[in-house]
Amino acid sequence: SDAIAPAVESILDSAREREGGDERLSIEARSFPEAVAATEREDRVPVISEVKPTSPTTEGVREDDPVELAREMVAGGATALSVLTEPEHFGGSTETLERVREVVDVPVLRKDFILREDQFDVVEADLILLIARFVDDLEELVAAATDRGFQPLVEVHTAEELEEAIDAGADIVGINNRDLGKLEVDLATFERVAAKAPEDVLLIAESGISSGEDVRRMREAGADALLIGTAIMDGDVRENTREFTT
Ligand code: IGP
Repeated sequence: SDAIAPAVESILDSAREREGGDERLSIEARSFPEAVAATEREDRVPVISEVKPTSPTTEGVREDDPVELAREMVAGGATALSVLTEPEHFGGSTETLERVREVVDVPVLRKDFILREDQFDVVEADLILLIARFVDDLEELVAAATDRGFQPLVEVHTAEELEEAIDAGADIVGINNRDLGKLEVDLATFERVAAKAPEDVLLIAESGISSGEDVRRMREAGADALLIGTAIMDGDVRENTREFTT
C-alpha cells in the first residue's frame, strides 16, 4: 500500500520542478467555514465543485472555457470552487484560477501538488491544498499558509495521515477516497477515517462521489462538505451542481 502509481510519480516529478513566485504573497481569504455554515442554514448540501479539464483517470479533455464552467457551478449553488492549477496532467493553470477568483465571490481552492512554501507565491487562492503524503514538513507548511492568510486544506487517505494532519494544526481536512497507490476509489475510506476525526475539524469527503446515494452516505459518515469533480464536469455543470447541492 506504500507504492505510488506511475502516473502519480510523474505528477510529483513535475511538481518538484515547478518554480515558485518571487514575491511573498499574503491574502485576505474568503472564509470557507462561513460559506459552509451559510449553505447549511439554507438546508442545502455544501459542495466544492471542481474545475478539472482532465486527469490521469479521465478520458479526454473538456475544452470549454473553465471560467465559464466556474460561473455555471456557482449559479448551480456551489459553496466553493476547486480549480486545478497543475498544468501537465490535469489541464490546469494558475491564470485560470486567477480569472475564476475575479468573477465569482465564493471561496476558491487551489488544487495542485504543492511541496514548498515558495510555490504558494504563484497565485492568490482562498484555500490551498496540502497533501499529507507528499509534503515533507506538514506542520511548517500549514503554519506558513495560515500566516499568509490562506486556509490550508490538508488531504489525507488513512487514519495515520489524519493524525499527522491534526498534529500539524490542520482544521480543514479532506479525506480522499482515491488511493494514490492504485488510483482506485472506495467510499468506505471516508467512513473509516472520518470515524477517527475530532469533532471540531471540518471534514471534506473527496473523490468518487457520483450519485445522491453517495452524497447521503458521505453526509451520514460525517462529511461537512463534498468535493466533486468528474461527476459535475461530465455534462451540464450548472444542473449537475444543483442536483448534488439540493
Ligand atoms: C475530485 P472526482 O472523483 O469527483 O473527480 O474527485 C477530487 O477529489 C480529485 O480531483 C482530487 C485531486 C486530488 C486532484 C482529490 N485529491 C489531488 C488533484 C490533486
